[in-house]
Amino acid sequence: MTADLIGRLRQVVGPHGVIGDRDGMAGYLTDWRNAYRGTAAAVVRPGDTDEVARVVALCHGAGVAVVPQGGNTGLCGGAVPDSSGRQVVLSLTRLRRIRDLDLANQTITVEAGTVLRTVQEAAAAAGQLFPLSLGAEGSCTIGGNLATNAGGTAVLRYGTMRDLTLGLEVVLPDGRIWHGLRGLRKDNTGYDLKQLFIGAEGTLGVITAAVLKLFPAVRSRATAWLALPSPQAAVDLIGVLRDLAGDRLTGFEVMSRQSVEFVLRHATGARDPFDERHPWYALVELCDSLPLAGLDAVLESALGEAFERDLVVDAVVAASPAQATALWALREGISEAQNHEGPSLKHDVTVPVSRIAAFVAGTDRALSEALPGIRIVTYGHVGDGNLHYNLSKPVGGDDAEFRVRAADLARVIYDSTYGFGGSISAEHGIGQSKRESLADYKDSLDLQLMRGLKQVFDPHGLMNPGKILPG
Ligand code: FAD
Ligand code: S2G
Ligand code: ZN
Repeated sequence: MTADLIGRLRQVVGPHGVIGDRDGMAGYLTDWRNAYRGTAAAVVRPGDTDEVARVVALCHGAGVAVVPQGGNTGLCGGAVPDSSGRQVVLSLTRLRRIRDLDLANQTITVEAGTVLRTVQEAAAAAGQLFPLSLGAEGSCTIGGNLATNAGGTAVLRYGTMRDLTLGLEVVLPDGRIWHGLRGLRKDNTGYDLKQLFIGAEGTLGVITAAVLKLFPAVRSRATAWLALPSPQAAVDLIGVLRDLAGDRLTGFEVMSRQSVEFVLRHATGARDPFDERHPWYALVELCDSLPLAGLDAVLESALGEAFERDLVVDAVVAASPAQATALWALREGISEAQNHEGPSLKHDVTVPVSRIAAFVAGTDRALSEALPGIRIVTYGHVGDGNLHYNLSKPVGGDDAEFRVRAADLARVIYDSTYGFGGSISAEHGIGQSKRESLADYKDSLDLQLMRGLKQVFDPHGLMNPGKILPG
């Protein structure tokens, strides 16, 4: 990058808005897990939409690629620059204003660099709920949540970011600002353009603000930790809960014994709610906006039916919010706990809920044949058909040897997923980690249409190149 361009970028964002030294850039050049590492010509931190637009226009004019970055908690290397040293990392973290909260319209308008937890807290302070919830909520940003169409633990009731968004403001690859920041629940005036940017992982433009939906605050919550005999029991239990609790069913997470084993081993203070070990567990949560004490009763009656049908083997219903938090910590601790067991090969897949049991049986069998002794951490948002299949090496195995198997183990999982009519990425996106796999599991016409859209929005290929679309 020329000194002239650096100078002009500094004129836009101020002397502290451009970071060019290696140490200063270090945190921006690798992802949350240190799984991906790149280099950059500079990290640029604009302070508002206008500065984003001017920075992007300058880079566009100079033919310099831009990598948008939010909280850098993505799990596919989507926010990490390549190793050319010619790209600019555009950090949105200074765009943190909450521009508006409209109670009557049930919307909140926030800037892209706002941390998810800040938005949750702003909604709660107004007696409302912004329901997106995921393990990285203290660091991830709304821009990143939109760009990855984030899911998390409340999708069952509220949907993904795609469903939670009414309007966007986006800086296009040539620096123009697309003013789509409308808070209308109905707007049938042609193509729904905002949806193109949601899930595009920064490859079609830079999201600078969003109008998000608000929901009535949760005033009653019933939470239970359950021991189940099988994944099929989990699927059947969802049906029982849906029949009895309707859309009060807000969370349904499933965990294999291996998942819980790692948490009990590595997470401080974690303890098994049951005396005996069980093959599968579920964390179930019913929520209501009414101060209904009866929610516990609904849960108890659902569990009564579940016991009768042998869907549940043991159950603990949280007696207090503190106990509910402790049960959620068992679930939220899985990802971090697994890091203590050597390399964690992550897979975030989804299959039709009705096929979960057959999928798990077939995939586990295929993985154990591919690598005897492999430890399979299966857990996640089973109500959405979304399981995280995160693999750890066999006990005593070698890290490097295990990493070498990553591609063929991924193929085992993705072939099985594809065979059950599923998707190789449920919520984390494609980034750079699944880019080549996408060529094998995405219909060629889909890829052709996506390339066509990329050509329309970013003909010079300067917006987050090397992400999503296979080379
Ligand atoms: P980043 O990592 O900074 O970027 C992610 C992608 O979005 C990149 O391609 C980047 O280029 C692009 N991008 C970022 N900001 C913008 C912008 N303003 N405009 C355009 N493009 C942009 N994800 C889930 O969906 N569900 C989960 O349950 C979940 N749990 C997690 C638990 C842990 C412990 C961790 C570490 C991650 C988890 N994630 C989960 C993954 C991650 O938190 C999400 O993908 C999140 O949405 C990323 O937000 P971010 O701000 O960190 O984005
Ligand atoms: C989750 C993210 C972490 C992981 O915990 O729900 O989406 O390890 C995952 O995959
Ligand atoms: Zn998840």
